[in-house]
Amino acid sequence: MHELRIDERRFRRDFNELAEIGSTGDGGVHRPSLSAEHLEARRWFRERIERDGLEFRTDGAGNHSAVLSAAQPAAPTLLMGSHLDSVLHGGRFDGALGVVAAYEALRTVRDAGLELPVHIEAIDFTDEEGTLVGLLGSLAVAGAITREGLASPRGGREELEQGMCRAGITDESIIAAARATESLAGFLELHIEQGPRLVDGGIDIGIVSAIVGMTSIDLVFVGREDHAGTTPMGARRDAGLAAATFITEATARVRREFADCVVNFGRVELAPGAYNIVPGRAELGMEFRAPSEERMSELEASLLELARAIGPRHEVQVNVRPLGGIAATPCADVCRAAFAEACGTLGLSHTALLSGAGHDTMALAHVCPAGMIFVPSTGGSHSPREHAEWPACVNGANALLHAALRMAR
Ligand code: HGY
Ligand code: MN
Ligand code: MN
Repeated sequence: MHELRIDERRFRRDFNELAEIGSTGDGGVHRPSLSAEHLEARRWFRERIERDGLEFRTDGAGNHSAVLSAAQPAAPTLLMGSHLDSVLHGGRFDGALGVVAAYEALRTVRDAGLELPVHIEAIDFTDEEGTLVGLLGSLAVAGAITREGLASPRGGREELEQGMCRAGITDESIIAAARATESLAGFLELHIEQGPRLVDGGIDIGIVSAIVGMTSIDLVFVGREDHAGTTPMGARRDAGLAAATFITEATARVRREFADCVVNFGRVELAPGAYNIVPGRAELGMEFRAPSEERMSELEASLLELARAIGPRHEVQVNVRPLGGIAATPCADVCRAAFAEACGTLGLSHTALLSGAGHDTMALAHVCPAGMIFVPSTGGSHSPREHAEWPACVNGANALLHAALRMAR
């Protein structure tokens, strides 16, 4: 089996076909979770699976899968995959490469006529990117979705309901998508690195050691609307200024005191939003990440202490709306070893990397051995500039294939 390789032509054909769905014309895609474009990508996946004569499955969370069943119906399932949803105007590799590679590895096993003691399943998880909830499909499979989490998702409850309606899923069906731990043999994911380390190091594969934890909090600054012309600058309770001060000082504090963490303000909304009214209300969508739970707690305490100190300086009230998150997650040693052996078989160089991006692997790690690899990418990520050289993608798919064969045994 050491000589087994994926079908490169078929792999590239499918990846390129998929990249046309929701294409933004500049190399990127716009396929927010459960949007029309994302659902079109899922239709493409289902048609591809059925055309290839493989079994298609979908669950109450809308996850879409190809399944290659083992001879034993009671056998556990080895899951491989990632996500077909994208961020707003994102790149065509983030998530999609991992789904197409997982599906190509499954077809390679099928074409080789290998009889494995596990079912193999290639899966597209719903809403990995958190346009609606965040890791929705993978947390649902892991049985970690709660009604509370669905009641106040970071993308807004109304947006979630609209997406669920388009996809034909409900709160109940999402929660019912949980799988029994003993039914899962493991989870493997291939993803672009979305950063510079592998390219800078000239290394073929990054074997992920752990994935940072992520927390989202909305901060609402409440001041007072006033006339922008007649109100003296020193007499204003300017919510916009308080929010801007917090963004500046919080970012400086993280760079100074939390070099192993990050903070981001991806959403700023000022109200009433007129040129001639001092903003009485400012909403900040804040997300921060840390490599451990201890650092996450320290970072959260420091950021909230700063917000509460800035409010009175501007005579502005600060309301905190926690939106949840996910804990920093180590990858399973058995998966890391399987990927290292696969790289050995393939003659690929590899190194251990911490992931600064969140991934479905962190959800599955709750219920089975989960691990992932990165392939080198350039242009950052979460933008159309994201890029990976095709030979690197083929290396990743072959490493995924051989790691799966090891995990299957
Ligand atoms: O945001 C992330 O880290 C991931 O791309 N969802
Ligand atoms: Mn991703
Ligand atoms: Mn992403």
